[in-house]
Amino acid sequence: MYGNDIPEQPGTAGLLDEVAAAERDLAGRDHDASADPTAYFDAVIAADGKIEPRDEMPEAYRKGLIRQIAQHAHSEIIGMQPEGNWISRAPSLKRKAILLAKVQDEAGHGLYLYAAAETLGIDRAELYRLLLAGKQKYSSIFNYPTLTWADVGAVGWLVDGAAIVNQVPLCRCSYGPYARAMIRICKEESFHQRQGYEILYTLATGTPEQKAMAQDAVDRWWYPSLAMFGPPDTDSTHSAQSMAWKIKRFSNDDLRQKFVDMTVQQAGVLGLVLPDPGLSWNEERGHWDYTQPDYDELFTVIKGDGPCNRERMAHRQAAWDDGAWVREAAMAYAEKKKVTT
Ligand code: FAQ
Repeated sequence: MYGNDIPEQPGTAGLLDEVAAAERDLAGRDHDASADPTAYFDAVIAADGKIEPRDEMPEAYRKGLIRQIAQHAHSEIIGMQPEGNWISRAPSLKRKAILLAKVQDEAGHGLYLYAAAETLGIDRAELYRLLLAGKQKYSSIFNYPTLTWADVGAVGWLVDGAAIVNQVPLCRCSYGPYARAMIRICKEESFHQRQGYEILYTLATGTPEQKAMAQDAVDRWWYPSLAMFGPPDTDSTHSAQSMAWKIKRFSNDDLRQKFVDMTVQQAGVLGLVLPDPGLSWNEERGHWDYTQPDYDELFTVIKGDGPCNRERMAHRQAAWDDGAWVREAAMAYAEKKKVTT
């Protein structure tokens, strides 16, 4: 039994079932465009339908989506670095092949998301420019180092696990291209989470040294994973509007709680301890009580002062510079094709 195979609560659907439901929901919806675009937008949102690129939309909705989708896309490609770091040092050929496939998937997720952002009228090169200029963000989590092989397991289990909890509801987001991109991404993230869980399970049931390495990785990744969900609801600037527009479906704190509830059970199966002495089952709430992450640390990392921010951005900048000849060659080829066809 791995990762999300464990149901969250008895009698409730698993995360993959939620993705399947979102897929059916998308297939079943078809709205007629109305003569009044504002009324049409409001009606589609109220009816839980999809806004498509051809539809009129409030400028703040468009800009807010670009902000979130771009940040998400940047996270996927910057997120290739911490695990990419271990491709050449994976402990076996099988592990190396799996990790390669996983890191490659993240590049694919970046591609789907940049493509979704482009439907809102912004160019991918411009989004890249904004990232490199420090004007757009990427997830705080990728500014932490992967110190041992067990970190690859912890990233898969906890970081991808948190990503799934955050992203499954985005399959039901009101903007069609983003929602559709998320369906495929969530299916792939589910594989990623299981591979991380399996790495940790192997280490946790191995030698005492391997188990200690797995525990150390979980100790270091637990709180940064909780912080991925963003600031507490009381300090979240975008949540109210995003939820009214059905971009976000749950608040940061609700998703964080869902992640804790799911992960406590999984840690039990692994035989590893989550590094929170405050974890306890609250019968009245029907949820686990837990210690909040350090939000000052989250904002320090978001502002650029995390352990690896500079390294991550320097690597990204170098990749952009080194790729100049590829972009130039592709443009020259496209021009040549235009002349000859
Ligand atoms: N890091 O008002 P809110 C992955 C910013 S998963 C950095 O609550 P919102 C998979 C926020 O942007 C990771 N910044 O914001 C993978 C805002 O600043 P702004 C990516 C953060 O948007 C695994 C300010 O704080 N997932 O990549 C963070 O309503 C392994 C106030 O916050 C997504 O992007 C943070 N953790 O809620 C890949 C999911 N939290 O923009 C490779 C989609 C908050 O005004 C390997 N995004 N901020 O300057 C979302 O669901 C939302 O955007 C949240 C934030 C929940 C991240």
